[in-house]
Amino acid sequence: MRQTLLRRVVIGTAALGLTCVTGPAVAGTQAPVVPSTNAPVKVTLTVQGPNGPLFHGKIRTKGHDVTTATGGTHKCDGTNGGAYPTKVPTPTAALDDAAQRYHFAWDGTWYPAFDDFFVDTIKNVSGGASAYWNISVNGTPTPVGGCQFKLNTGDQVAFTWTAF
Ligand code: B12
Repeated sequence: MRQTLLRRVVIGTAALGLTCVTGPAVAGTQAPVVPSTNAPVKVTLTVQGPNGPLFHGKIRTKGHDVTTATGGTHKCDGTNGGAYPTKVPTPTAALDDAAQRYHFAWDGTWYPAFDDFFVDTIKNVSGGASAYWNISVNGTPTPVGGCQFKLNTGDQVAFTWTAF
């Protein structure tokens, strides 16, 4: 009797697809939702300038506050614009970590409307009037600014000087 009751509870729970994992619901899937964390990740960062690579290397990074000469100090940890509920590693934070570790400069303008930086110059190379620094992860341009996109270990992050 006790075993029958236990079996009913287990079957009922499985049939309803209930799990103990908390996090945002994902439509149409029963896969457990892995909560985002700001644990450091190791990514490959490439800065491709108009005349060739300006930086290429692995960098350990996590979401953090960033300071630029033009934009000032702001968060750059994926919570920008409410993209993620908790801090995560991001492309612009990775650029900033590489810049600090390897002693090169970058600058960005802060846009309150996007709660993000627009990356203007890297290693003193500017997009100017006819080009910009495109941000891509694993070969795909990010659909949002560089402080609103979550990086995972092994990602290929690229800032590419791109003519209009
Ligand atoms: C034109 C445009 C650009 C141009 C801007 C320069 C130019 N010569 O006009 C270029 C091609 C450089 C550009 C680049 C990018 N853009 Co853009 N862009 C636009 C667009 C189509 C219109 C902006 C505009 O002219 N507004 C009118 C003027 C009067 O207002 P403004 O505030 O002065 O506009 C400025 C800002 O929008 C700024 N800007 C443009 N893009 C971005 C992106 C970010 C993250 C920030 C902080 C600022 C910014 O440049 C504009 C001109 O100075 C918008 C879509 C839209 N409908 O708003 C997307 C848009 C703003 N861009 C977007 C994105 C994602 C990018 C990139 C991050 C793409 C990438 N993966 O590389 C990059 C920025 C990378 C970096 N260096 O930091 C997203 C931002 C979404 C978000 N929540 O972050 C938008 C909303 C498009 C979308 N996906 O829906 N962009």
